[in-house]
Amino acid sequence: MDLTSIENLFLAKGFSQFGSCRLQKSDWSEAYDSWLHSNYQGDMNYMKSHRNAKLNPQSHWPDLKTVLVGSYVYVDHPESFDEFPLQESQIARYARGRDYHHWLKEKLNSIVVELQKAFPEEHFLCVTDSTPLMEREVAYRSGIGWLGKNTCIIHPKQGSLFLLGEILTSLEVPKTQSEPHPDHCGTCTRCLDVCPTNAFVEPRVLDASKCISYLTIESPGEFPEELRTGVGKWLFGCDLCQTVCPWNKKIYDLDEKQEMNLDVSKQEVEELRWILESSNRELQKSLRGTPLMRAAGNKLRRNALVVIGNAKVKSLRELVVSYLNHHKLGDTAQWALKQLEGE
Ligand code: B12
Ligand code: SF4
Ligand code: SF4
Repeated sequence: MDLTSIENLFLAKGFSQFGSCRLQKSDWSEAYDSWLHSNYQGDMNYMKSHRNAKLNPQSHWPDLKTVLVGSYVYVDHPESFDEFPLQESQIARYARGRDYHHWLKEKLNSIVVELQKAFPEEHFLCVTDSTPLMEREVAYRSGIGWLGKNTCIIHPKQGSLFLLGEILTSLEVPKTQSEPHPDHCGTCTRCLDVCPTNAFVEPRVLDASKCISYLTIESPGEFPEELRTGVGKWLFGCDLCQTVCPWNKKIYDLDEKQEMNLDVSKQEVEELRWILESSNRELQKSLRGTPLMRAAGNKLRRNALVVIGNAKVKSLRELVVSYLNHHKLGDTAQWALKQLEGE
């Protein structure tokens, strides 16, 4: 099986791009260390504990030599389903359906089944997101795209609204024909300018602790007060710095104004009510198998309170009041109430 046949396995599973590169020491280690040194990881402690494996992967997997990289577009969610409980809430596109940690991994696993048949002696390891690997760097090196000023990998014809998945292998394959893409950001600064919480320190450097995606998905506690207004109506994740990107707008019909608008539909109000009235068990039962499972409990209630405050959903005032003495969310409820009362 040659490289083109391997590429065809990826394309047949719905990946839009394929590339490969050697598994080698990171070229981005200086930037990574300086990022950690500035504590831009917030409470994501695994960014520190994963450091050595990420920067020197062969110390972690001595027998693995090659990375096979695929990108998977999610603008129309590849695994959406009708029973998804939050139909109108503002949720990052990648999260509006089944969790890619499951469906993308399944696709990679099914490719490995074929590869293993062709190369029974070799080892394969499927990776997406949670394994310590500099995924954007390997995608860049294998020609999937350039590193945008918003830190996302962008392909000139595919934009950046795709996920990355890799197969690490002991197999040695020649490097993909394509060289890394040149930087096509030019003088544009739209992503840096739009970010509602000013999370970019400079182009290609994100203070993750200020990013709405971090706040609404990863952060365990209440948001710093000065960032709450910026969260707007984002209930889980954020797409704004990609929605405004001309390389995505060129391909998809995207509207950042809609993502910044604070109007709420009746259905959205009912969804916010559902979040605040449901038990942990009910939330987990309904959100199981979706990325929102990560927040199904006080994180999602915290996010809902912030959305209610920002969108001034007065019809949910009594529910907000019922959280004023909550052991973890009291401060956020107090803040939301103030927004509702127009203070
Ligand atoms: C931690 C993490 C986050 C954090 C931090 C994001 C970040 N930008 O670092 C948070 C929670 C905020 C986050 C948010 C999102 N994430 Co995320 N995340 C990750 C994760 C697990 C690790 C990334 C990481 O190591 N960050 C640390 C920083 C320091 O590394 P970096 O982004 O690679 O940045 C380096 C370069 O900027 C480099 N650099 C290189 N050249 C140069 C040149 C100059 C001049 C400078 C200054 C720097 C520089 O310096 C940095 C240090 O290495 C990866 C999966 C993985 N294992 O890689 C997914 C991943 C990066 N996320 C992904 C996605 C989809 C998202 C979201 C779009 C989800 C959403 N809609 O809410 C947002 C996008 C926000 C954004 N603008 O980045 C995708 C990216 C796909 C793509 N097309 O690029 C990944 C690859 C997951 C996947 N398998 O698909 N994420
Ligand atoms: S995802 Fe949202 S909050 Fe995070 S950097 Fe992009 S625009 Fe800013
Ligand atoms: S919005 Fe502009 S600067 Fe930002 S990633 Fe896209 S092209 Fe680059």
